[in-house]
Amino acid sequence: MRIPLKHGAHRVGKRTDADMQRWREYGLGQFIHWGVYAIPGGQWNGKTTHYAAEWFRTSGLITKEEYDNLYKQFNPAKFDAKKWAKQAKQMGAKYMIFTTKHHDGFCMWPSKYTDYTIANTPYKSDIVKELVDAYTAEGIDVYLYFSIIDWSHPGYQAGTAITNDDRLNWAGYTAISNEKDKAGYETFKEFTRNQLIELLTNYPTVKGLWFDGSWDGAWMKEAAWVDALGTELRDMHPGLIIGSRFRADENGKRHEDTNGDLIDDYDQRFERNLPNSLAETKGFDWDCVMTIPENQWGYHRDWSLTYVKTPYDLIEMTVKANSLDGNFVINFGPDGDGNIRQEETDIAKSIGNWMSVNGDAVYGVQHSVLEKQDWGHSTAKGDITYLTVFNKPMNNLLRIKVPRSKDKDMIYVIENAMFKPTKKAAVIRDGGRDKSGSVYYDIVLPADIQKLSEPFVIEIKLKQVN
Ligand code: FHN
Repeated sequence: MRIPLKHGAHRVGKRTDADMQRWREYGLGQFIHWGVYAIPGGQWNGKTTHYAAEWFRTSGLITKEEYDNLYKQFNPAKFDAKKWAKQAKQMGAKYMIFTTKHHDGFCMWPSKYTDYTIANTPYKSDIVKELVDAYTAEGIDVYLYFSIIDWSHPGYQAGTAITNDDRLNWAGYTAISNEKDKAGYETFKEFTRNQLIELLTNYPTVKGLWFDGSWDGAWMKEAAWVDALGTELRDMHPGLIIGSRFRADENGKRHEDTNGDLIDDYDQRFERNLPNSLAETKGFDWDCVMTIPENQWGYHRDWSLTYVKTPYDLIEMTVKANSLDGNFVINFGPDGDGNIRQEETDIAKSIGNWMSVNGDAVYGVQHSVLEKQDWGHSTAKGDITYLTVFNKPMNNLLRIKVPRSKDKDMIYVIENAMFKPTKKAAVIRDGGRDKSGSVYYDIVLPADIQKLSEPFVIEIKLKQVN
């Protein structure tokens, strides 16, 4: 039985408009976490934090006062928005999400609602504008990351003084009872609204807002107000795309409302974590945002602390996400001077080189009719199925299991197959059937494909026959 909700999902099922279709087809995106936390880069007075560098204010290694004065040194002389955008383009990113304001509250644009902004640094210029212009010029869509949590705002502090902890969940939340704190939190709400309107006014070409820190108890309690704000933002910016991290329903349910419907346009639950089946995605649109080291979003000087993903790890995740109808977004954390670190540059280049040959298996695709098989992942577009092979068989016969057709009298056959890197047709052998009626084919891997040390794509055409 459905429960009537005033502030739940506004639609059941996916958005069907052209803007959302464009989002769905991105395949690969870039996230950039950049702010004053890039100056310490996880280290201070000879000590190193093992936690996320963008949370450095809470690391215990720096005083709040020292951190809150870092902006006076922010002067990234090497920052070149066009260079970043070109690198992202070469990597194959179709959209970019930029941290306009992280939890510390520092604004990378000259907001007129606070002094804690880029305008009051030695750098002075509007970094958000530089990036929006540069990426848009490269044909890469821009989304603005915005943290609801804002440690710099006294009104936000008033709200959380009552909730005790930034990460308090709904059950632990106590309504703000003290009149002074209530009034303080009202100023914070108005401030947040003003900043969001300001962002959409200043940067009208952006496609969406990417919210974070909305797990905050005081914010979750404001379901009606936040819902109205969402409507206001959508009205002023037709086509605006907002994920499921913006608001909770009136029962404190986030992402999925009390009836299990997705709140807003796509599911933002997959952070540093991919689903393993279509069933897990519940048929929602979704994205996965991923760090290159274990859990560092902002610049951390020491990447030796954890495993650093290789380009092939990230490519595998990209293809896997797309095989389950999601977008994959790789995070970059530039340093305090405005450099993208060499390791990230090298990774972006390798991914870009691979995407330039195999990108068809990622862009504009959806899941295929094939079940997940040990050699890798499959995606589909129109009548083409892309097999992206990450585990090459030792015997050089790639065994493909083809499903039984839904119509009992029909079976799937592989009509033809072509190796993407060499553009050569493949020899296909009959691989027999199993008891369930599933059909197998063996694709013979020729010497030039056997020699490859990187994942590769085979394009196949499946046909249903009697
Ligand atoms: O706390 C943040 C974290 O620093 C980072 O910004 C990520 C990106 O999705 N979001 C939060 C954790 O969920």
